[in-house]
Amino acid sequence: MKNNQKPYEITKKNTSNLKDISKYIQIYKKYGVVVFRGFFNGDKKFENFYDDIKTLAKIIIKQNKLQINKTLNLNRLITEISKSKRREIGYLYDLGTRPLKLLSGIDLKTHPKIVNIINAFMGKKNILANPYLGETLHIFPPGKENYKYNLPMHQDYPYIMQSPEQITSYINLGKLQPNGNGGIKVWLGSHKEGVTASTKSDNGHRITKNIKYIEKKYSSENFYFDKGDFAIFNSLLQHEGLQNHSKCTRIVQLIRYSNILNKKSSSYYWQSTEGSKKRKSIKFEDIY
Ligand SMILES: O=C(O)CCC(=O)C(=O)O
Repeated sequence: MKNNQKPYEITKKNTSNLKDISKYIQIYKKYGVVVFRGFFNGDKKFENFYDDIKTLAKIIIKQNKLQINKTLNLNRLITEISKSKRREIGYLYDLGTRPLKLLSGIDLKTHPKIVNIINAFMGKKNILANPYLGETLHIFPPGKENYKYNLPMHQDYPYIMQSPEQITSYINLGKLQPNGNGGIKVWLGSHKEGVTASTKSDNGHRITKNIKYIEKKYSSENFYFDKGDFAIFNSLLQHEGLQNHSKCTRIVQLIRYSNILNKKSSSYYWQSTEGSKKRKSIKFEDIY
């Protein structure tokens, strides 16, 4: 699955050497994506976030008296919990989603290591902002019945708005699994098309209108991720979710950053999309 010769895939050995940032800027401009393998290995802020989610998963186990070995890694813990307590995993998802609520996650969002790269990749003078729908703690369980949650070919910006000059940072938490627990397929360089037309599928997913054109013009790459791997991609890059063919859940935190000095962004006063929440939210009266 790995080929270290690919220019947009930075090996563990080179990841810590961010002196090469100007080289990475060129790669990002050309391909719209850079993957840093092992970027967060040994990183305290990353570990704090990971440990918080693991602690919360253990609370779900305890509160529901589940018979699950708590020494399992995070993907396996979540996989086991999901078998009987899927709704509770939804509450974990909420803590990392619209907006990210864990302080350890917010700490990760403002991590100098990440913000430095975002600043460098944005290029010129910028004011950075996080769009309203920009944060998602994706949890993709195994099983064919869950393939419907994989997003078809799309760009992120039309979902989220705020600025077409936007970067998605993709922080992988779970361990890579033997049969591939999913990931993303990207069309390299396709961000250069700018904003493209899309339609909506029956389940509300956006889908690029001219898929055939993108497939013909750009070559694609499938990325699978291990714990601590980090990907950065342009919000205009055409991409889709890869199915999870393993027996284990995939878990990844997405955080987006916009440059709101962008002219288009200013023309509509930097507004983000604000989606509605389907799940009924808790009320004081429900508990007391
Ligand atoms: O399956 C994934 O990790 C990709 C998710 C995605 O494309 C998105 O959230 O925009």
